[in-house]
Amino acid sequence: MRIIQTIAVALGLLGATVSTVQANYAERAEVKAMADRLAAKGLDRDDVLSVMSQAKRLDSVINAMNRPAEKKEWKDYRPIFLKPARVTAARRFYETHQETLIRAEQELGVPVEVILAIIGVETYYGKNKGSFRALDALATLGLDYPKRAKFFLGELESLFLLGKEENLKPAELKGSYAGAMGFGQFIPSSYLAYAVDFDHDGRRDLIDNPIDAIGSVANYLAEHGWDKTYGIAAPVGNAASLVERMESRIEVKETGQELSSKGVSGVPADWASLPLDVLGLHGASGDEYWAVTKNFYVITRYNRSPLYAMAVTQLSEEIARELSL
Ligand SMILES: [Ca+2]
Repeated sequence: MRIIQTIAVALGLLGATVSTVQANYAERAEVKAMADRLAAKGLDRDDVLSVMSQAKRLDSVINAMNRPAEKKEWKDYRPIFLKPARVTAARRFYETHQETLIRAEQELGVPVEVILAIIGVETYYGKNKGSFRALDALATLGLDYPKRAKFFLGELESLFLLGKEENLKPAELKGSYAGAMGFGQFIPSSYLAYAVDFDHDGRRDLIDNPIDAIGSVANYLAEHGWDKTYGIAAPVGNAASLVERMESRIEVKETGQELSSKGVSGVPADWASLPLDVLGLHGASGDEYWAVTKNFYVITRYNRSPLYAMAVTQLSEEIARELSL
């Protein structure tokens, strides 16, 4: 093994090994301070440090953070998510979980097709829940990614709190490169705050239990202000002058009536008194303009990108057509 390694070093073949550095995170002052805070909340300080000593720094996580898909234009982003195969997968998931999805809509006021679109975009209905250890991903970003260190160190702390609250082992949880876990890709703080035990078995399991995951996605949107009395987005005309930057939600906060009086066409009549924003996109057939409601904003609480929110919106519409909802 030693010889092979030496040859590999000489040939520069150790990329994979080098990118997974044993980082001694337990020695870092930020981690000791975190362990103190967790100890004050009832966790065992030595256990926390022991788990942190197993955390690895992953360069692949940092590289992934530096090239998010949301930097794309809409015409290139849309085809990633709006595929017939994803709508077919939505149908299969619906057929298995119809009762739960309908109960979530009835109890939490979020349409079945929107819940389905989120889970479809996030993980292809549980197929791609992520293969990074959440511990490694969050430690890497919280301790070796200065741009977002504060946020991700907070998520790392939440991961330990989640372990205590839901009796999960932080070192065993898998997720995305940003530490998002389960069918709906909840980061630890969202898991703690918004997950619900939707099958009432005494546990909130978003990783292996699709029933809890469905209820929790709906609850997340409901808690952020979803309003079932109106839709999400409508295509409008003559709105270019309102949009300074494409691929960006412009907060005009004007009512539908005010937009119409400025000459914007196509604003739905029943949105006359709703505060709306405007979104400009580089579409496959040219520039597109959309009036968007607060529900669009609520989807961006899940992921800040307006392209993400529009992909969820349009996928939900295709799913609703497919399922005749
Ligand atoms: Ca449960």
